[in-house]
Amino acid sequence: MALNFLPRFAHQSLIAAMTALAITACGGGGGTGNNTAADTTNPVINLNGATAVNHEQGTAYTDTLVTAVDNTDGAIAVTTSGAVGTEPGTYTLTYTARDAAGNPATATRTVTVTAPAVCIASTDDSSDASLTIPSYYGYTSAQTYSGYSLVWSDEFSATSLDQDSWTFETGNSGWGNNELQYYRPENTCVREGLLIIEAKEESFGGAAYTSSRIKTQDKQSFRYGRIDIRAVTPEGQGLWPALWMLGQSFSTVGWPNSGEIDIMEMIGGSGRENTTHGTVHWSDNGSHTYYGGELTLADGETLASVFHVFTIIWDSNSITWYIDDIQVHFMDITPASMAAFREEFFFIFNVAVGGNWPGSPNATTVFPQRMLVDYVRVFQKD
Ligand SMILES: [Ca+2]
Ligand SMILES: [Ca+2]
Repeated sequence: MALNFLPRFAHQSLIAAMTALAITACGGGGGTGNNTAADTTNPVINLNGATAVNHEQGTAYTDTLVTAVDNTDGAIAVTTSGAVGTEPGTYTLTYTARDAAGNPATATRTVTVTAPAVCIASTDDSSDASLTIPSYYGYTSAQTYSGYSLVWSDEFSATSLDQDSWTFETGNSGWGNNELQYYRPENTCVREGLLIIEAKEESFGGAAYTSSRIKTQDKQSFRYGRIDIRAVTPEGQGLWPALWMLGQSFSTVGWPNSGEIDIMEMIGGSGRENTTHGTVHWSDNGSHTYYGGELTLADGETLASVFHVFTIIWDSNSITWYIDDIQVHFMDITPASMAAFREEFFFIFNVAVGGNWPGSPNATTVFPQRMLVDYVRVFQKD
């Protein structure tokens, strides 16, 4: 059977070859039959966009429609090879087109995927443009607890701070601690599921540094419960991040009568980034009194190296502090002088620069610095 096909196949090829010869002869001899001339011209690829583009990580890349046109064949198909990955890097897309006569064309486009920049302030700080959100890992707390219900949380999954819950505090008053920063809204952003408070070395309003301080006063306040806050702190001499609370009575009775619960404070520099401090401040018959405890992490781990979960469990009798569910501190709040701790409290999150406790930044301090908060969750007993 196979033998029978060979002559027929050869015959068809011969006819095709003769036809091609005839067309060539006609075009070459007449000199006027352009559409029968040999096509020796390459197609032209049109990228319909730049040869190099930047794309922010986190969304799918959609390429511009690339087209090709040929002098003889008109619009012809374009084949694309290569792909744009999801990780930061430079990727090359290669486009090829070939006309009916076999003339090729090739073009390329490079797509550079960059991690999202964070907290680009309105003022000039060009270093911000290159900042990227690091891949932090670490401890994650339970979503639920037996006998408790979630009554409020902020997972920071929006694209800006939820001002139904939070208010910016602004200014450079020193905040009672001779702090050096000017607090501004511009130093806060919410992205990638994180609240980001950025401390910068930046002259503004008479201060040498800027940062942010936010509070839930008159918007979200709580009495008792389990509070979990997952965060990474900044680091370096003079940085003073804090996740804390004041009594809702603060605006009427002032501090320390209102009471203060410091869920986490860290002071940077001199290797102190491995220690979390939990403290309460109150007025004991008119005298400012405080009582705190601390826990220092082992094995070179710091509050700035990975996420940790800072917790208080608070009821009418006591407050207990934890880091990653390890107890840091315990406070009996039953004495009559501690009645402030049996009232509603609101949250304050801030990154101070300098001040009485940490001391000022020095030449070793790297700016900008950031505190990242993944979530704050308030659970109360059923
Ligand atoms: Ca052509
Ligand atoms: Ca989050």
